[in-house]
Amino acid sequence: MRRTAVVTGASSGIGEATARRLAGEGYDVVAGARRRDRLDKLAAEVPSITPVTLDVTSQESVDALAGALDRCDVLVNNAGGALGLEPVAGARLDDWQRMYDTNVLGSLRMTQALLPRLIASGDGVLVMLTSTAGLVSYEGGGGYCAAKHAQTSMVETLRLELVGQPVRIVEIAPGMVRSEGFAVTRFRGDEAAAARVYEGVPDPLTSDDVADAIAWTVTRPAHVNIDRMVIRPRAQAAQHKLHRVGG
Ligand code: 8X3
Repeated sequence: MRRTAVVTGASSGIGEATARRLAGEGYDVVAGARRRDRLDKLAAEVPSITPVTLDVTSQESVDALAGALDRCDVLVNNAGGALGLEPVAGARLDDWQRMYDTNVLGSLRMTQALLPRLIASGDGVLVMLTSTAGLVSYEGGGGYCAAKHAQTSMVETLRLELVGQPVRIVEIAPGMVRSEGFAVTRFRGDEAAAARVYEGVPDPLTSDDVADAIAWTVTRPAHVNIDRMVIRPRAQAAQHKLHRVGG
């Protein structure tokens, strides 16, 4: 029996790397994202990946994905991201709304839609991609930190509510990851500003590093729940303690 993993935000970055990695671990992977052209390329490369057009901000889109699934053993709630780096006093309401809708409500929609199948699998794993921004706040991060804190709270609540059911609830909280798109989206397409985030940092984490951690947590024996994994590059001792060289 082949197991099925659903990965959201799978068209790039951590989501794409996770889809590839779980396919390598023997899962049939349902890769969901809005950018269908990128998913099609991914699926052409990896036969056990099925592309599905998915917008986690749309209940209809989430329901369509869930309705087409025979089974679901693993759900990776990865879709989301950061918008803007303004202080709270000058933040844009629509950025906060968008971040809440993708990161938080998107994860809620997916979780509600697939939880029955995760439980029915007999050993379901729900993986929530939060961030170190879900554990500590930083200047300019207000809206993103609030959304990530909400996801952290959601996984803690789920674990309590579902104890005794055959489903594991895992939180992956990465620090600095140089993933395609994350910083560029945060800076509204300003590639130079995005590049400055990583300037001089010897080795930020890669999407593959995070996918590796996700794969490890989901492939533990059924009784082993990795509650939370915080992963940072060696050069980042804490949110504000980043080692940069040169410059
Ligand atoms: C990404 C980590 O430090 O940019 O989730 O918020 S940070």
